[in-house]
Amino acid sequence: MKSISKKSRKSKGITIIGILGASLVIGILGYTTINSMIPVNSNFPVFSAPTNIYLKAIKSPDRGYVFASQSVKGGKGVPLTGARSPTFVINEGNLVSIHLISEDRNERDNPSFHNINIDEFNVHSKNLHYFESQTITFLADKQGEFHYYCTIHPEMSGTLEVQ
Ligand SMILES: [Cu+2]
Repeated sequence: MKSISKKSRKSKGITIIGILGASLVIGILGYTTINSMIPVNSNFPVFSAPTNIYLKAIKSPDRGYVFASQSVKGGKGVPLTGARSPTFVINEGNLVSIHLISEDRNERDNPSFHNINIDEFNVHSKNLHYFESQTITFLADKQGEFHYYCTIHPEMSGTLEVQ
């Protein structure tokens, strides 16, 4: 008898821990979701589907360090030759998510990092090591031509056109 009641108490305890754990996970997920909907240049979440820009930082044999478009379909790589920081055209008022991954393999004695910045929209990524990635979401709330660039390699620079 005693052992049965002990068992049931134990399982109740486990259930409570399970419920607490699940609500904690849901809470964190919810917080992260809301947080990721707050553009870096706004204090409020924006509930709309972002326009995605996929970029990778690579070392091109003939052009040195560049940003290149990530191929999103099929995983076929963009050819390195001739690859250069592309121009993106987006509409004013759009929510934009920039996904940057560093695909620049570091030499052992010369580790390299890349970042992406668009000053006018408060976009500043951290320095990304080989195969690290970061997504930054901002609101394209003004028209014009803006430069995106890497602070470590001034030659890594492209244009974002908001129309
Ligand atoms: Cu760089």
